Amino acid sequence: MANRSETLFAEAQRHLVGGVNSAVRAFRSVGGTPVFMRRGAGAWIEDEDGKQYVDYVLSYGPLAIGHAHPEVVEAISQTAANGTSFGAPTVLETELAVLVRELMPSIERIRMVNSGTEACLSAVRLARGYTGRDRILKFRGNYHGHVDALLVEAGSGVLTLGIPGSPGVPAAVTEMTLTAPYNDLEAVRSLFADYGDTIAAVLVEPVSGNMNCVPARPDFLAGLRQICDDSGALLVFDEVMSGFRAALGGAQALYGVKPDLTCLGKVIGGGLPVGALGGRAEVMEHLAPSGPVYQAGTLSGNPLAMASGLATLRNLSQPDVHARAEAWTRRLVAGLRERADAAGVPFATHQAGTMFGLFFTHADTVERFEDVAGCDAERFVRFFHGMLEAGVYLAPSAFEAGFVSTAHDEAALSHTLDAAERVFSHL
Ligand code: KE4
Repeated sequence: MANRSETLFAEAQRHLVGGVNSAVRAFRSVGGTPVFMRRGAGAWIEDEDGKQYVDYVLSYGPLAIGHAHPEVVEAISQTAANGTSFGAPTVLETELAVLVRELMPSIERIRMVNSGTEACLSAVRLARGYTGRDRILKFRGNYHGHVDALLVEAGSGVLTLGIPGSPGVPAAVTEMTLTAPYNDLEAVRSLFADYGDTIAAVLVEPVSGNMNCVPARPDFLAGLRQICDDSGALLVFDEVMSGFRAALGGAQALYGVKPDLTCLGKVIGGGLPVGALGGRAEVMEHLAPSGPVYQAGTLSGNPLAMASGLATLRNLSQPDVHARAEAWTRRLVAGLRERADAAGVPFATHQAGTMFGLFFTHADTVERFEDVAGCDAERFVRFFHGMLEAGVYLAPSAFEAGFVSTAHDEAALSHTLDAAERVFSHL
């Protein structure tokens, strides 16, 4: 008998492209039917058949304090009772801006938008407008949303679909985009030797989350900072995923490297649509209406999204809250590695704060996209489905990171590790 998700997916595909509103949710790289979820509570999520899972997707990052946190639900409900959007300034936007700036001091001015994609495309336009240069340098396996200029050997959904770049992106756009291997400063130096004074910005995920989770090497970000200082290019950290996860202050706090611009998203909306672009006032003030670089959005700074983001970050930034979730993540990753070793499964892990990566590989290091692509994808698929069956919800792609919330507790940990022990034993 078909389960509810199979029935619902068949219907969805009659109306929604691929039955989904975002490609990675379609389970194309792992096979099987996407699980339709109907509610979440803390670390747990429930499908349309009432089956419960410990959730490590957390909407691909936003739910840093877990599903349906009472403080978030209350904030959204109270705000909605006063109206959902005005197209006029509200104090909530300033309040969230102040809190983000406290957590990320490199941000002197900020612009709220509605998605990480919008934050990254605005960053590219601003960097080009500010520097008067056209080229952007990005890294193989990094994904910055479905921005034409950045869909060149991107990570995440594009990788999963096996389409390097994408149809519909004119060559004229991508010829202005240079790509280098992640964690490879020499490759960056040689591109700057050839194109240096035409490069507007280096755009990097300071902790990559779109070729699974691959942190930058300690010297990599500091090296990019120096190269940008020497050349007049801007250093842009795409912290849409690593923000408030790699550390409470993002990867820039973890590594102690100050970008010129930061792209944010996910956590700052607490599950509602928010992105943001922030950075040095001298650069940011080039954005309209202060400067000539146009940028706008009907629902940018939307009160409900601001309220949800404020409740999330106010909770997360209380003393020790993020630190405890980071310690829990360390226990999860260590527990998984122990069980994989005990079962003789070649397995590597990465962790940065409350995000983590799992790799089925004999390799000692996983530092760049090519290392991830060389992992055992078939084994990942078997692991994914075994864990799904056991009530553990991981991202349906070997190129996605895992996420932990402050709601992940002892019960969630033992449920996950017990499941992993069983799945590893016959992987
Ligand atoms: P959105 O437009 O999806 O809000 O953000 C784009 C984006 C930008 N930068 C980074 C570092 C990101 O990780 C993302 C989006 N991440 C994917 C997960 N790998 C979102 C999930 C999806 O596409 O459905």
